[in-house]
Amino acid sequence: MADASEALIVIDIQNDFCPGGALAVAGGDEIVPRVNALMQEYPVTVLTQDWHPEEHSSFAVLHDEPAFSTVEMPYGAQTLWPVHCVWGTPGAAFHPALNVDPADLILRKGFRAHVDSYSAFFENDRRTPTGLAGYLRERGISDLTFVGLALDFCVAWSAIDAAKLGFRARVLEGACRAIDLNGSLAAARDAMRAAGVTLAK
Ligand code: VGL
Ligand code: ZN
Repeated sequence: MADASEALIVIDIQNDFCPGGALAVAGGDEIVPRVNALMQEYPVTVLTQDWHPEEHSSFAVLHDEPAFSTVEMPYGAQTLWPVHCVWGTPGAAFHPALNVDPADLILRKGFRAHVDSYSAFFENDRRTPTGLAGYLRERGISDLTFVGLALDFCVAWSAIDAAKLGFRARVLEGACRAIDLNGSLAAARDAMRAAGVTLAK
């Protein structure tokens, strides 16, 4: 059993990030049994849900550019994605085998049309907070363990922000799967280590 100051943060285990989904991460569904078991061990569990309006600025079709290319947004570089996790659609729902019932909080992110939000703490402008840091601090949480999808995007950005915000941050890589776009996995690992995030199995 984890200590009272620990929380498990489960990132984006949604149908569109699992095999058959619009932005499928290889083996994304394989982590579900372990994540379900982990949720029983933590006093506080938070699930995040990537939650986009139909016309979200991270969708490649809106830019007439190929998916997985990069564009410059007012807030910086943004990877363009296939349409995914449109709010209210089956693709945005949690994987059916994920036991969402024990979760204390379901935090949605990416719901503003003009800015993406990889991190559970800040939108991609790196300034607009989601409110999660305040929630965790108010609950007396200092240590965070991250699992979920995708390791090299939303998990990494969340863990790095957590460390920058003063939380102790750990990622269980075995309970994550990666997109690995143009070396993004190696870059994410380096960035996590540099930020003081612990990488564990
Ligand atoms: C994610 C790309 C776009 C993720 C979300 O959950 O890692 N990646 N939206
Ligand atoms: Zn997204």
